[in-house]
Amino acid sequence: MATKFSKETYLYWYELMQLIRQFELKAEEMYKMAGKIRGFFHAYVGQEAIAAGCMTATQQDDPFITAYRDHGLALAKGVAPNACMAELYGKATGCAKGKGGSMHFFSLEHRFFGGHGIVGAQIGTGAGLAFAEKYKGTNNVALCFFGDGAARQGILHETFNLAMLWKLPVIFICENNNYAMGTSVERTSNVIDIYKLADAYEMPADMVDGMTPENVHEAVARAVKRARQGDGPTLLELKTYRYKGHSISDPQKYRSKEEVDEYKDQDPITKVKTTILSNKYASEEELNAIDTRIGAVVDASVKFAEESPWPDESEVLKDVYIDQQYEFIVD
Ligand SMILES: Cc1ncc(C[n+]2csc(CCOP(=O)(O)OP(=O)(O)O)c2C)c(N)n1
Ligand SMILES: [Mg+2]
Repeated sequence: MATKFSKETYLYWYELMQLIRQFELKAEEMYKMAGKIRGFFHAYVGQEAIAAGCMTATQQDDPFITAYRDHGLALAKGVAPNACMAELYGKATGCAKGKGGSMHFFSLEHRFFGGHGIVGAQIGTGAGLAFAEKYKGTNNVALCFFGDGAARQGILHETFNLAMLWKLPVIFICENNNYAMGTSVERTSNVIDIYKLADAYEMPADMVDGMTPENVHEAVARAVKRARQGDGPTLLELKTYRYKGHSISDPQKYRSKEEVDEYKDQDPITKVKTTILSNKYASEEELNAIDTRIGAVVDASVKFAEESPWPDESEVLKDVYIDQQYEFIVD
């Protein structure tokens, strides 16, 4: 059966999703078993198809911004695994110079604007990124990711209002993994279809299965097209699931093992692997070789992080506050 997407696309998706998963599983091991990583740590495991589909539907210059569950999207944007692992370790070679940790990955060079710990805050900032692109006259589209819990924050409404009024080139991507910490979507609102929140602002919206990169790509590509031609924002609700707890210290009393297993049965990496094998895009041996190569990249990132220096004491107040006057040009 012919596929809608090319062999190269499937292999890219497979490799990226494997990188994200192996990176996080290794990082979790270094956190729990080796005690090398401290502080908050929110895994993206299970949600990788969203990063994969968003990457093939956008261009490198399109800025991304997300919440604290940020390792996967940073890796997808091309932030080096070494710089990501070193950031988790708090080392000077990390992508935020070791000052941000898990929740604050950042890379201007890769157009990855964080990594934000205040739930929902990046919804406003994401629209700000889109405003900057429009103001500067680029054709870039900002992708602004947030969770189902963040969708209940008031900032969403003010942002949606202005984003529609000004037809900003932004795609609001709600990664609905059904839980905000231990609170299910059903317990947060009468409106459980989050994409419907766009209706009040006449914003186009869509809800798709976020466990397949194909669906994610198609929905994002439609929204990107609209934004690039000046038609403004879109809200996408992508239904997904996190296999791990909210953070590393979550006893997960709010859900059953059966529920988690049900989602693991639709694992995006396994599904893409099956498509690749059944279409003979690669053999089992070739995919195993990719897995081994990624394993080596991840192991090397651990070695890099361990051998990297701690930030110098003199750095402690740098990059925290910019004491600079900005000039705004008002027409
Ligand atoms: C303004 C604010 N309120 C509460 C918190 C505490 N908190 C951290 S994560 C979280 C849940 C957010 O869930 P969701 O938006 O669904 O994202 P997910 O963790 O599922 O990716 C909460 C309430 C916070 N960090 N910021
Ligand atoms: Mg959630």
